[in-house]
Amino acid sequence: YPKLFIFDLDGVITDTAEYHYLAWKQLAQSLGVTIDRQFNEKLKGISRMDSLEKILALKPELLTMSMEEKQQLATQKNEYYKTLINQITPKDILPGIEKLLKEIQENKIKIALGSASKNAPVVIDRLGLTNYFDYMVDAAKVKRGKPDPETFTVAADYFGFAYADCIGVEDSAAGIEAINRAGMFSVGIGDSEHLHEADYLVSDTSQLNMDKIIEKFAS
Ligand code: B16
Ligand code: MG
Repeated sequence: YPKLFIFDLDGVITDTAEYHYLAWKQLAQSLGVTIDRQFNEKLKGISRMDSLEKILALKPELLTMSMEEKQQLATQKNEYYKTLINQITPKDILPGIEKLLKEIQENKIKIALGSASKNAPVVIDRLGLTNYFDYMVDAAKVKRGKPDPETFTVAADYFGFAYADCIGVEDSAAGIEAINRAGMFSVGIGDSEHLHEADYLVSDTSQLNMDKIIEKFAS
């Protein structure tokens, strides 16, 4: 029987990717760079600074920028993002997620948040889900982001649980890789083209079912 579920935020609990996209688009415009939704796919699951580097790489003359200027731009993007996430309400919880969290909690299994976002606690609060989480990984303290397993191992270590007793839920390939490298059971949300390495895959959050996940975990 599993001891801990670790959930990714963006793309699993809610769709903050759209807000990250709008904020990056606004920042990119001020640099004379245009990004579209397809480009935004590359920014999912990766850190703020890594995302900025990918945008700067679109215009070679921007790559010579100092670290200080990069920090300023990353902060500016985050200011845009913080304004946008103020609109989030419980209506923005993805289908099936609250039911699943409730079931896990009722079964006395611990729940953690394993997000790369430093804004994760604010988003969870705006969604009204704070009470479900026994622990939230502080992204600011994680040295190596996904696909490194650290985001997930930090959560298990907090409780002192063996990694084999933990289940990670993710929508990004980098996240599934992180869960697998941690030696945990991985649940993917999305298509088999991107997430073929997931131990168990569902097409969208409405297909998540606690008993089914535990059955797969145990087999
Ligand atoms: P912040 P996740 C990730 O969230 C996002 O997918 C990614 O686009 C973002 O750059 C990253 O968080 C950092 O977010 O700028 O708010 O610290 O999928 O790990 O929940
Ligand atoms: Mg995600």
